[in-house]
Amino acid sequence: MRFAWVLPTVAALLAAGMVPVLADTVTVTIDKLAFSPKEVSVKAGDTVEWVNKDAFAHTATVKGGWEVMIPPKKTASRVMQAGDTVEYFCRFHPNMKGRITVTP
Ligand SMILES: [Cu+2]
Repeated sequence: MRFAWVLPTVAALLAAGMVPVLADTVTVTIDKLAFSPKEVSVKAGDTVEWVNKDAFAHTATVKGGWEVMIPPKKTASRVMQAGDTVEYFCRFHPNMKGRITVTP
């Protein structure tokens, strides 16, 4: 029984909150110059993935913060950190706006 220690060890780590639960991926579709859904709520450690269906590039840009470039017909993603609750927009099309709420 070489691996008899594994289960109790994992159980102990889980109990101690040291093994993160599996993070989710939340998808935001970009189609015809709009983020959909416009507002998403994720947990810290979750990934937001943008799927760009348009034939031109977009960005998810946070003023004074991070920016994700989403090339045409491609996807791009970012892992959200605690404190990342933000309004974002597209640098090329400032009328495109979205919001991400990050809960702990
Ligand atoms: Cu754009």
